[in-house]
Amino acid sequence: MRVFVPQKHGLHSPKFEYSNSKLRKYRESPERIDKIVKRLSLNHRFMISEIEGKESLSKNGVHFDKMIEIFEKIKVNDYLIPDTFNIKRLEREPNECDAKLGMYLFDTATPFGPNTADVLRNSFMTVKEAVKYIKKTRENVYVALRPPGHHAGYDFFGGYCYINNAAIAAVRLKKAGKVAILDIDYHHGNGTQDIFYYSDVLYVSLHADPATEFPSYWGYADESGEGEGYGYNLNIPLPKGTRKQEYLMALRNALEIISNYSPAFLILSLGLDIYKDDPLGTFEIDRDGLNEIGMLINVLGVPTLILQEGGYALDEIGENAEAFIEPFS
Ligand code: Q9C
Ligand code: ZN
Repeated sequence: MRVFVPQKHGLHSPKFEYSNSKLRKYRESPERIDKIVKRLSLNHRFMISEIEGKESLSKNGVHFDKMIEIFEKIKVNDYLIPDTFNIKRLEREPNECDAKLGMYLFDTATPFGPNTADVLRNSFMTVKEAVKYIKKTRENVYVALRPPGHHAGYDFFGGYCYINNAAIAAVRLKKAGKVAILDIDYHHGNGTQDIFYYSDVLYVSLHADPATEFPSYWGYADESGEGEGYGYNLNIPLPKGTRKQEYLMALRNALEIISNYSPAFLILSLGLDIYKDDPLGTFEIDRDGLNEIGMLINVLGVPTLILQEGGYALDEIGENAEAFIEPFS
């Protein structure tokens, strides 16, 4: 199985984040992907391609151009976290860099650094290469990338995410056939939901109940899509501490919906933060469970583009990624 990796991801490495009112080490770190790649490179079933190229974000095809323009133009000499957030979505753009970021940012965990834009351009190129590959071969592919994307919406970013990799892939794959997105990150993919809320790209998400977990304001079961998109958004919130058996039951329901939709391609937002020892998660899913989840999804028999989202159990992330994606190889 082919694995694509953006070569420059390590240049985006914020030092700190606020979590439960405390300043702590940034969790969405370069080691996450380095560890995954190191582990996969020891397994002959995986063929790793590092992608060096960059592509201007203006070609992303899903986000509000004013937000993208800020990413493209901003010049900062350290990681910037704004202190003011444009919660009423007013349109006048301020002059200060941190206030510009605050126009579209919804949390404090998503700083913008000197190399962040370059990393995003490299990431965008990597997603495009993976899309090209799956379109041509109809083979499963895994993209070991960061920063993640599923919390980035049409005109907002946050949750460690800046641009929505899954949505960028979906709009491109759509030209070659019906696309479904399955999101199994521990957190609801509010960004992906937002981008496709009015369109018939099927979005199905299993995640921790937003009443108790990030992103807090999105991810309830009654969010079903609107207009053309009505019935094409399915949220399956699960209680804190959900165990493997209950998780697998919910997953089987999700897979039946996806199967009835008969997509030509499946995009899988893979969050390894569903793992039992993840510092941000509470689900009780062990490594065998991750392997079983991978097997069940693979049984759909739909060419699948797997995109890395969350997953913060650094000591185990390599083995966990391997256990999950092996059934697809
Ligand atoms: N007190 C992903 O897994 N901070 N993003 C949560 C909770 C942000 C998670 C703080 C968590 C973002 C891709
Ligand atoms: Zn997550």
